[in-house]
Amino acid sequence: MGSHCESSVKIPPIKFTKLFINGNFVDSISGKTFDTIDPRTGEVITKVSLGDREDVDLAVKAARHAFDHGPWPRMSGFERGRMMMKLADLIEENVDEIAALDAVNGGKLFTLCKAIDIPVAARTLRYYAGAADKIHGTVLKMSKGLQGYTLREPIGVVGSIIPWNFPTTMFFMKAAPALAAGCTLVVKPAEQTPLSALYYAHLSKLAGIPDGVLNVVNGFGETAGAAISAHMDIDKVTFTGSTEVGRKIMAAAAASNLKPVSLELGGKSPLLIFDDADIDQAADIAFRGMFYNKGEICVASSRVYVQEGIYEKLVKKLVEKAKATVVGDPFDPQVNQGPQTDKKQFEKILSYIEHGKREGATLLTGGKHVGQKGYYIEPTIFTDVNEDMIITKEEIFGPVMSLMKFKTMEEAIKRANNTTYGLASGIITKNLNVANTVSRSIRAGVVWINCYTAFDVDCPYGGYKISGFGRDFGLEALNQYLQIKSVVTPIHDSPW
Ligand code: TXE
Repeated sequence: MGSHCESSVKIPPIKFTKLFINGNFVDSISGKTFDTIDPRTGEVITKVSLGDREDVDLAVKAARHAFDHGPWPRMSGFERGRMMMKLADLIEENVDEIAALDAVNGGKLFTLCKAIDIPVAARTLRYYAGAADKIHGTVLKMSKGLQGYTLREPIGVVGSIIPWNFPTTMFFMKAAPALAAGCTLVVKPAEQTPLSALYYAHLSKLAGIPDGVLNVVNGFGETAGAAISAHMDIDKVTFTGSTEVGRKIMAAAAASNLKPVSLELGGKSPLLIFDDADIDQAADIAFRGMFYNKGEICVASSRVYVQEGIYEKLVKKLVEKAKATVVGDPFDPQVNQGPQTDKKQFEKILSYIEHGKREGATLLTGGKHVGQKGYYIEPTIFTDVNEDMIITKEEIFGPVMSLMKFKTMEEAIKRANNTTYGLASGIITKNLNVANTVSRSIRAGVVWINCYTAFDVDCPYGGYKISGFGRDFGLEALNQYLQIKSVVTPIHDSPW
C-alpha cells in the first residue's frame, strides 16, 4: 500500500460561499457561517454562510413565487431545455475548477471528477433537457358520453437534500429532472461539501435560468434540512442519505403537508462470484465495486460471496490489489484513493474495523489510517465473516470489504437476501441460467451481471426494503416531479 502526497494541480480560489436565493448570493439572516474542511488535512478551506429555518423560508418563498407566477413552468419544454443545455455547456467549460472544488472539499480523485462526475452532470442535464419538450398526457376514450385526457404537470416546489459522497452527481440527479418537469427547487447540499453546489447556482444564472427557480441553502441537517422536510409550501422532497434521516424526513413530510418523498438510503450490497468466472476480471469488478470513491458509494459491493472453487485464488488477487492501492492526495494522478470525506466518517469507519476484529473476523489486509493528518484509511478486507456480524450487516461507507465463501447458488441467493437493505447487487458468471435465476431472486433495485457500478442516466436507480423508494435517473425520475391531472368532458349525443 503506497502513499503519495505530491499535488500537481493548483486549487482555485473559492468564489462562492453565500446562500443563493432568488438569483442572488446572500448572507444568511443570522449572519452566521460555518467552516468547510479539506479532508486531506482537516484544515479549514473557507467559511460558508450558515442557512437555517428562516433562510429556507426565504428560499421557499422565492421558489414558490417562481413556480406560481414566474415563466419557468409556463414556458415551453423546449425553452427550458435550451437553458439546461446552456448550463451543461457552462459546466463543461469550467470542468477543471469544479473538479478541484469536489476534490478539495470531498477528497474525491481530481482526475475522476474531471473524467466522470462533471461530464455525467452535463450529460444528465442534456438527457432531461431533451425530455423537457416530450412530456405528454394521454387521450382517454372513456365510457359512453364522456371523453377525457390527462395533463402531466410539474409537481411544484421541490426540496432536494443531498449527501457529500457525490456532490455533483447528486445535485443534478435531482435538479435536472425537476427542472425539465418545470419545477422550482430549494437544494440543501451536505454540510461537508457545499462548494460545487454554489458554483452550479452561479452557472445557472449565467445560463439564463430565471431567479427563484434554483435556490441553494447551505446548512446542517437538523436545522436547514429539517426545515425543508417540514415546510408547508414545499410540494415534494427528494433525499439521498442515511436510512435514519430518511425516516425523519418521511415523518416530517407526513406531519406537515403530506408531501410525497423519494428516498435513496444506502445499502449493503452483495456481489456473487461463481466458480466459472474469469478470476482476473472478477477481481477487478469486485475491487472497483467496493473501493471506488474510497468506499463512499451507496451501491458498494461490501459483501462479496465467492464460490468455494475459486475462493482462495480470488482472495489472493483482491489482497494484491488492496496492497497495490496508492492512498494519498486526490490531486495526484498516481493516487487511487483519497481521504474519507470527513472526520466523523473517518472515525466511524475505523471503529467498524475495530468491531470486526473484536467480532472475530480475520483482517486480511489494511485496517489502519494512513499518514499523520487528514482522513486517509487503507483499503481493508475481512474474511471469516458471516451475516450476523455488525460489519456485514451495517453500512460502513468506507473502504472495508467482507469476503465470504459459498457452495451452491441457492445458498448464495439466500445469504445475499439476508439483509435489511436492497439497493444494488451483482453476479459474475458465464452461465446465463445462473445469471437469470439470481437476477430474479435478488431483492434489490439493480442487478449488475458481469459488471458493477455500471450507471447511466438512462437507467433508473433506487432501492428495495430499507434502501428506500422512488427512482433517480431515467424517465422514471422525471415522472416523480410530475403530477397527473385528468380532464373530463361530457360528449352529448355521441353514438359511441
Ligand atoms: O448522513 P445524513 P451522514 C449513509 C452512510 C453514512 C451515514 C451517515 O452509511 O455513513 O449515512 O452519513 C441531511 N432532516 N449515507 O450523517 O445525516 C444532511 O445535512 C433533513 C448513505 O452524512 O443522512 C445531508 O445533507 N435533512 C448515502 C443529508 O441529510 C437532514 C449518502 C445526508 O446526511 C437531517 C450519505 C434531518 N434531520 C450517507 N439530518 C447514500 N445513500 O448514498 C441530516 N440531514
